[in-house]
Amino acid sequence: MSSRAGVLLVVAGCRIGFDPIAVDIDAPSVTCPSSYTVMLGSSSSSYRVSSEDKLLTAHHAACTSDAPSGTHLVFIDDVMEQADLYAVLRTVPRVNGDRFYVGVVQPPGEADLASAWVSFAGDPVAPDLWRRDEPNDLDLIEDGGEQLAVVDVSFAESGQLVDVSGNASYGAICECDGLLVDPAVVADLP
Ligand SMILES: [Ca+2]
Ligand SMILES: [Ca+2]
Repeated sequence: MSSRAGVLLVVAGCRIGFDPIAVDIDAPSVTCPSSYTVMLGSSSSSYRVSSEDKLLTAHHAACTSDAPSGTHLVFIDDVMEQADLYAVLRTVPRVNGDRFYVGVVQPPGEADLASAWVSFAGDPVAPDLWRRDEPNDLDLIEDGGEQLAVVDVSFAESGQLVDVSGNASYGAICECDGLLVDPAVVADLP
């Protein structure tokens, strides 16, 4: 009985030795500003929600200047992160409406409503993040009228994305994850 206890102790010792190494490799440390207080179960990022209604370009500048690198308007990776964000956004104060800008853009000159949408890092936007019948460029004709996107929490069923023109001031969600904005993607924001 005492020898079995000894084996278990050795095994336990090995596990304690390996775990910190695995954490260092898989999750490079990112120091986030103290204002990034929102954490989600589906993501290792931290977030800052702004209820202050501003144009997207003003939110973009504020988010990216929060830290030397790795803060930006949120890149929503999947429906789980989107659902968790939606739950948070439903609880925060809102001044002018129910919309929050995210870091998503459709480049100018696209022929189709849903084509070429990317995050500000240049990654494709998952099609299932859009609300039903969106993106619609307002009138279902792709003519460059709506090239930016918001999460609209007025829809009870989801927080799915809606494409918008960028002419109106809304809140926004900033994300801290150590990822950088692609300057080419944001060079020509509407
Ligand atoms: Ca469009
Ligand atoms: Ca739209």
